[in-house]
Amino acid sequence: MEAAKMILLLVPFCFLKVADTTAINPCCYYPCQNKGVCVNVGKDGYECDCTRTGYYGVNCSIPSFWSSVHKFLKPSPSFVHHILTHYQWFWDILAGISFINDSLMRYVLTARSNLIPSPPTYNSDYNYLSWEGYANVSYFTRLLPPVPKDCPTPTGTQGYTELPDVKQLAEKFLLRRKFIPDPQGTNLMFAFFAQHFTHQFLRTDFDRGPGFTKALGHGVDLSHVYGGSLERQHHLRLFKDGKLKYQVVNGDVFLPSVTDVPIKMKYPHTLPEEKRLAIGHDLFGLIPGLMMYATLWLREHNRVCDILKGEHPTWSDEQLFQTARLILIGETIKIVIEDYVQHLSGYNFKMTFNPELLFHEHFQYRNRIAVEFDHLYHWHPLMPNSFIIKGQEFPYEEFLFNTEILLNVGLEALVESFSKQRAGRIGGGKNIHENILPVSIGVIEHGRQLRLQPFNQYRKWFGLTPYKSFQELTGETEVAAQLEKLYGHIDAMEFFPALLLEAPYENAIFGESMVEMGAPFSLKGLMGNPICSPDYWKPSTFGGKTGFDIVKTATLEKLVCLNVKKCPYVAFHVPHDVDNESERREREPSTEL
Ligand code: FL2
Repeated sequence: MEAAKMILLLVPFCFLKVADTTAINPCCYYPCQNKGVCVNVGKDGYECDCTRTGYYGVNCSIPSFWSSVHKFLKPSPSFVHHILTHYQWFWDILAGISFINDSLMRYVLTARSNLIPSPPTYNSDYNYLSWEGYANVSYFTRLLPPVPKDCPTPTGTQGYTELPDVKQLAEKFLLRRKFIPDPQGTNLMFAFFAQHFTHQFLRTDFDRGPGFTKALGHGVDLSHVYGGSLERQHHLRLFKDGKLKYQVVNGDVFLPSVTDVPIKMKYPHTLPEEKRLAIGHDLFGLIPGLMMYATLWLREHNRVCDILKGEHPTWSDEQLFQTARLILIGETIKIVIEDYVQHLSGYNFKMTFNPELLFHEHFQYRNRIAVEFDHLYHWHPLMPNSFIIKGQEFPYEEFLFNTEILLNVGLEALVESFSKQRAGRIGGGKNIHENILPVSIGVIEHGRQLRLQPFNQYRKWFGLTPYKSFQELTGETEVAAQLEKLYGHIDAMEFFPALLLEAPYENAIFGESMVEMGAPFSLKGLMGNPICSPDYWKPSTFGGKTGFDIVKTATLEKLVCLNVKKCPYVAFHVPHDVDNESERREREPSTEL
């Protein structure tokens, strides 16, 4: 103890000395380890606040006894990933023993969620805690504060004074040469689900700047279906039996047009009013895949309203609407965990959505979307080179803003086509179609404007060892050498490009960092929803047992098949018997041995 005190007393003097010769802000060195907080003290000094980090010492680098035990026993994420993605027989047995499976799921949820500060901490204008940062929900929050403005290099102290040219970076490392299919068999049904689902909470407010969001719900609120404001919602509602407005085309239910729902939607000027369809998110007219999901959820909402009305004939339009919305939020979370994340993770461990798992844990039922999550989720490599619908090929130019496709071929055919077309691999680089490369360029530019800390700082935050070299990051030598030349040092490597250029796991859609960083944000956002809290998670919230059961048994397949006349092939992966020779070989190389 005394020794520790002595060190603490000596610190300011040490730094006074350093300060004489260099005038660099000491926090630019990221001296505080293990989530210690760096605070500038005096003219050129600093202090690390190690409170509750489990570490002590000037730089929070000395583990307490229990921290060292924990560190010693913790298996590496890649090892855990290997176990989780192999030994199918083991996980199949485990899935049948519900109390063990539940305990594991509980552990996954708590271990991941605990990495996300809740209540949230910093944002892009506040690198210290503040009431404004807490209370102003127009900001995305941030896990790590911005790189101090007075640092010698854009990422702190490592690398060059200027970061590589963004366009060059994107064209050299991200631009697709030849389509690289996702080895997990991910299809466009998944890709469009990802896009549709995330656009409810990832909505950068470009007018205010890249640190701001238009999605003030900060989570799964289905604002992309119901609108982000009460005014928009009221336009979309029929005000009868809780339902949403719709139109019938060739005997099927579709989104209403803006002639019926006078709300702002973004369409090309050339598109006539009656062809402009209306939905909660103003940009969903952009892609038939988004329109498809919007239509599915519209039909589902009105279907649920019919069921609720049958059980509660006395309920007002308002109560039917509100209850149906909560049911759809529950269905979404269920589908995301048990179908979407289950597929994405490639785990043989069976994931379950059961809010009761957290009822005896310390868990905050709240969520704030982080700018890092927004950047991480730019999965444009998923998009193919063209879109094949009922055998007909649509290049981007004919696909985007084409509202005819859905109405002409119908929902079933679109679901089936998207379910059978392979998506691109997200990780590994060189897989973004040129038409959408500008979006990725934008993300990198925003990352710089926002002064995101370098990738290795995020690695540390998520309990991962920082990469020592570009070779270690990319798992090869050629791209690594080029990156090293451009960045100068691995500790200057940027957040978003690193996530896409990291070596993917074997036969997986992306690498370790995307999983380890994405999972905490994702699971916290899903389980932090108010419907998962003890006062909400009960039958009455969802209009009784029937509604509760709809939530508890929701699947992607039911979402589609209960809302179409003839059930198509529907999944988040391509069928195992696709008639594509090259794809079959890719998947089953061992059969030729
Ligand atoms: C990025 C990652 C995920 C979801 C969205 C964006 C993700 C979530 C959970 C998991 C893996 C993911 C798994 C289930 C996990 O938490 O590991 F890639 C235990």
